[in-house]
Amino acid sequence: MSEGQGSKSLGPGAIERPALANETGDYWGSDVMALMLREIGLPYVALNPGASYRGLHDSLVNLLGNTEPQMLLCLHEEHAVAIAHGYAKVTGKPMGAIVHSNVGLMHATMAVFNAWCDRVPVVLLGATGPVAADKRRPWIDWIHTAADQGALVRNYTKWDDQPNSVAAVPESLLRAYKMATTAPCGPVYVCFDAALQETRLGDLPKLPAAARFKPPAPAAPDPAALAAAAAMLTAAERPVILMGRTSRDEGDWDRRLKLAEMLGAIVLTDPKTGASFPTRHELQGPPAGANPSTEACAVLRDADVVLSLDWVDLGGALKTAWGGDEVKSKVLLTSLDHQLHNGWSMDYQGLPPADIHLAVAPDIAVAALLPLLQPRAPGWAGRTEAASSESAEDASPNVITPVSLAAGLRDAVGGRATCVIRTPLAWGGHVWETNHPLDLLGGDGGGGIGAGPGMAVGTALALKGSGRLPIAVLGDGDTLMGITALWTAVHYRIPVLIVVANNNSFFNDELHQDRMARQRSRPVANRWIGQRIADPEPDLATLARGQGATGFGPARRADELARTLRQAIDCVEAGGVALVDVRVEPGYATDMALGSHFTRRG
Ligand SMILES: Cc1ncc(C[n+]2csc(CCOP(=O)(O)OP(=O)(O)O)c2C)c(N)n1
Ligand SMILES: [Mg+2]
Repeated sequence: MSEGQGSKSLGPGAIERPALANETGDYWGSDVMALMLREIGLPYVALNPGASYRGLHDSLVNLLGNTEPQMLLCLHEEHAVAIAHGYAKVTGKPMGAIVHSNVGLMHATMAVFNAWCDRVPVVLLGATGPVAADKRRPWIDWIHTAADQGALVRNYTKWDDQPNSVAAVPESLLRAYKMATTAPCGPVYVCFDAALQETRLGDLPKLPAAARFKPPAPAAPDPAALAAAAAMLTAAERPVILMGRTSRDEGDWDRRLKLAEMLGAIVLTDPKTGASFPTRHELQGPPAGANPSTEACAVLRDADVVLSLDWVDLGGALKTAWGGDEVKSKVLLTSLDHQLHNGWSMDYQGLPPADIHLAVAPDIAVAALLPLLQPRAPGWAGRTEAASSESAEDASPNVITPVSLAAGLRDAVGGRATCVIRTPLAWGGHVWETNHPLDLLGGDGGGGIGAGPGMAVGTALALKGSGRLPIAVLGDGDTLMGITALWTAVHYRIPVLIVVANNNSFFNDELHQDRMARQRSRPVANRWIGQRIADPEPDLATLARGQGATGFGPARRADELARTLRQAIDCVEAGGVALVDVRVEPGYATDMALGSHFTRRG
């Protein structure tokens, strides 16, 4: 990456340095595991401890000195994986997460599912046993031993393993890393038998070098299919590009821009998958949203050629646009995603028609197509209005809406480079302007609420020292489920700004109850019951302070918001962790869940 993310040390005060024992010449099974974690290049392991991996824990501290990888202690396993998820979203590279036996893995599962759906690499490690029953301590070792622990996450990891000997460990970890980082990327899980970790080895076996087990070079498109794709695009009169799961690389960003400009194509972007195209570019089409908006559907219907760069749920988007009729546009699909699909999860989404499918990563396809295309007249793209900001709605200084929160945040950050993670459900397509692939990182992939704080910390970890200000804009429900992830950021001096769009509600679901009541002619006024987080209202700033972070707010008016955000940014720029509680009017700019426009409580 271009901005120096992913440094392997967190700097002074942030590493817990052990006193190292003298070299004894006496090695243990877990020493091989720890040395291989260093060899494959994991910079950090986020963890919550447990006896099942006390051997490995000892090796990481007392053999490796708690560096490369450095431990990041987390207060919940879900945070450990969410941190790794956020880190990978920025760097494209995995870090490790270690979770204790079956119970720790159970806590981690939602975050693993999120990482899986978001197609990010995570090397998840765990432990069980002793597998040999005769070695188990009474009671606790029995409840924390599972015959097939990997089964807990097998349906949403690319691979899992439980090496059955110390000699099998290096190969297992080399394969894990290779699989996690081969596109399409995803989490992998390796489980270490507690007894193997605690086996005395004496001498250290010779360990393999990771350099010979790297992931393969990315596949190139089939030449005939590529030529046909170029011909299809050249002949297109009304092309549309759907920017889906693209990379965070600046070169890829520039090539996508060039492609759109050469084709004069209208570009639709998806806030779920992060910044992929400049929001204010004249080719940017209307906001697409999670469920394609009416305007986006109209553009899709008009298109003669649709180029999908791994758009999440292309099948669903086309189906919505064509209202179930046969899709008349030609469809050019670039995606490797089919390689991950299994029968357990439907995260593969609707099956899209594809006249040509280039089975490569989307940015590889763009790079391969560019030399085969000629620049063309602007064509039909001039027809669409340039992307309009959604911040034009009523701006009362006495009330903060999710959209005016975005405007206030934009004013407060001024010209700073920022990186926004997650964003509240209330933000529609173009609420946050993007001009760089790191401006906006998108969502959690799996729709698992509670991931926000952990992902924010992982993102901030990856950005530490880059000069980019990490900002997470989270719902209050999301924040409350994951709030103790902040402790890890404070403890390891990871600066991050958390802005909570606090509507005192699991508001997305109030809208669902609203819809149900209307459909059934029942009292809509009851939609808040079982949804509103009030009486008492959790004090978010105090919850942040309780973990050593700086808590601000609640800010209820535009002037309070401006002042509070300025103070919070100063705090983060001085190395702090800041949370700002912003009371927002319940309402959505673009109702992503239900597909309608701005909805207010009332
Ligand atoms: C783990 C999990 N539990 C429940 C849900 C269902 N759900 C989707 S959005 C949402 C509300 C989230 O509340 P908040 O973060 O405050 O955002 P708001 O909708 O209020 O803007 C809930 C409960 C979910 N997606 N994931
Ligand atoms: Mg809420």
